[in-house]
Amino acid sequence: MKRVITYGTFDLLHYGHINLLRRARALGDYLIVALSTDRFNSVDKHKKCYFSYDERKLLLEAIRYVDLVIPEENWEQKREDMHLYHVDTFVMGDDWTGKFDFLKQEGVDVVYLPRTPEISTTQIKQDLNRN
Ligand code: C2G
Repeated sequence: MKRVITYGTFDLLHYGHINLLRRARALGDYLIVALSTDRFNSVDKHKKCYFSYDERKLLLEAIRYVDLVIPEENWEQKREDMHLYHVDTFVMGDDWTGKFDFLKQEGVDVVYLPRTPEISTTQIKQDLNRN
């Protein structure tokens, strides 16, 4: 069984996220999503989320491509996660290209997938504020 992992906030879930999750899952047989906790988002990522961790987790668990959701609590946990969850492939959108290549040292493939253009949580919020 080929195990894939990806990380993110996934707030205001949209089709760009779904495109990423679908392609990540297609790289293996089992997809783990490490979901940024509320604390990690506010303290370290300086992101203000609309939905709480529990709400974002509920949404992700309803997606057919997602097999397991775990908490992402800090920037440093990835190395250990690769072994804890027996990961074969680490996937992120290409806005992160190169940032996680060090994980190859843990024996995993590192894949950056093209982002879905024109959609983002920031764009959604801006559009809603405009109307
Ligand atoms: N994404 C995408 N296309 C978009 C928007 C997002 O492919 N239009 C991808 C991002 O590249 C990322 C994933 O969807 O791989 C989740 O996006 P975010 O929730 O914005 O995640 P981010 O804040 O980048 O957190 O430790 C890694 C971080 O937790 C990543």
